[in-house]
Order: sequence, then structure tokens, then C-alpha cells
Amino acid sequence: MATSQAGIFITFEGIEGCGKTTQSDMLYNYLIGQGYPAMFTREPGGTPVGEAVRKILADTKHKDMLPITETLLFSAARYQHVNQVIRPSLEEGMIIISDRFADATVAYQGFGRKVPMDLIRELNQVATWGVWPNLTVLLDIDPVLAFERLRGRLEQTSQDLDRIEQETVEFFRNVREGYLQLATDDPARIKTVEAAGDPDEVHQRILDLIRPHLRAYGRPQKINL
Ligand code: T5A
Repeated sequence: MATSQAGIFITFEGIEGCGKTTQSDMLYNYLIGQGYPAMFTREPGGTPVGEAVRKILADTKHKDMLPITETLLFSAARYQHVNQVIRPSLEEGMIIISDRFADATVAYQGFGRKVPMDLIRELNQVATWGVWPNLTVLLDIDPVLAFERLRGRLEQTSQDLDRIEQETVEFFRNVREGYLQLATDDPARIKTVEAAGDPDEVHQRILDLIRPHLRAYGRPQKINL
């Protein structure tokens, strides 16, 4: 990592409906409850520019968006996020939890949209500025179960599926394969967690992965922001 990092950078990945948002939130609350200086952020998003880009990417009006345009937009949002939020917060010693990061571009745009991997690697290098997570929790789930969860949420909130959520099950199978390949290629950083089951059980599995990082971090520190 190119930054003089004092904090910990944890990312959550997986296909839609795997429970990333639920589990990021549970981990954030756990860390805050234990007195750690934790923050939650997300991609695309995490900055005003990134949130504006997120709206464009989600908008079902943009069905004609080309795969490389999509890749560039995710990368642009990431560059802003790393430079405005992630890097400075890590230097201050924060524990950052991000709902998605650069692995998502490899899985979705690389394995899902078939954008050439060389281009994705190059863009990720620019966008991350060499800042990579200490730990990535990959919540693995069958796309059919994930879609049942999403349907449940849609019924509760009356929200529509966004542009990417409207993709086929086949697309999400490719994305899932991509994530599993990434975990095989980088087992020290990317830990696969079974996402089926009770949210509290999943949370416990994640805490088991986080504890060694917390031990290395030391006791909760007070950060002057
Ligand atoms: N994207 C993103 C790319 O294509 N490339 C990139 O580089 C990046 C960064 C936005 C989209 O952008 C794409 C991927 C996405 O399509 P997002 O905001 O992370 O990414 O959106 P989603 O993946 O769509 O996130 P969701 O909020 O839809 O899904 P989550 O976060 O996986 O799931 P969550 O926690 O919201 O849970 C979904 C439902 O399941 C229930 C929850 O209560 C909720 O109703 N649930 C469970 N039910 C039963 N058992 C459990 N254990 C459960 N956990 C959660």
C-alpha cells in the first residue's frame, strides 16, 4: 500500500442481495460499541461526486450505457473516494468499512460485462492510488437466494430494481464466479464467508476474521477529527 497507513481498511463484496449492507452495518455498530474509531462508506459513492455518479449508474434510463463507459464511471467515483476519504482517514488511524471497492470492478465489469482485464487492472491502479484493503469479506451466495432476498426488500420498500439489478441471473452467476476467482488468487486478503443463514451467525463468522486485525491495531484509540 502506498500510504503511511495507521488504520484498517475493510471491504465487503458479493453479488446484490448477499447482505453486504446489513453486515457492514452490524460490523460498524460492533466496532463503535467497542470504542474503535470506525467509519462506514460505500462505492459507488462516499463523496458528493461519487454519490452523483452513483445516481447516473443506477438510472434505468441509461440502458444504452457501454461497458467501458460504466467502468470509467465506477473508476472516477473511486478515485475521488480514495483521495477525499479513504486515504486521509487511514492516515488518521480510522477503521474504514466500505460496502464495495475495486474488486467489484473486476467481478462486475470484468467477469460480468467482459471488459478486458488489462484495462480494468490499469484503471484500478489509477483509481485506488495503490490503496488496497487489509481485509475483504466476500459474502458468497447463490444468485437465486440473493434474488429472493431482494424481492423481499422490494415488497417492503416499494423500490424498483436499479439498472444493474435488472441484469439476468446468468450475469450474476458470472460475477459470482469472478469473485470466487479473486478469492482463490488472493487468499490472504479476500476471505469468503457463507452468506446464507441468520444475520447474527454471519456476523459472528465475520468477527472471527476481523479479530486478528484488531489485535494488530491495538486498543481503541481516540482520534481528533
Ligand atoms: N458495481 C459497484 C459495479 O458494477 N462495479 C463497481 O465497481 C462497483 C463499486 C451498486 C451497484 O453497483 C455495482 C454493483 C451494484 O449493482 P450496491 O450499492 O452495493 O452496488 O448495491 P447492491 O449490491 O444492489 O446492494 P444491496 O443493498 O441491494 O444488497 P446487499 O447490500 O448485498 O444486501 P442487503 O444487506 O441490503 O440485504 C438485502 C435484503 O436481504 C435481507 C435484508 O434485510 C434485505 O432485505 N438480508 C437477509 N435475509 C436473510 N438472511 C440474511 N442473512 C440476510 N441478510 C440480509
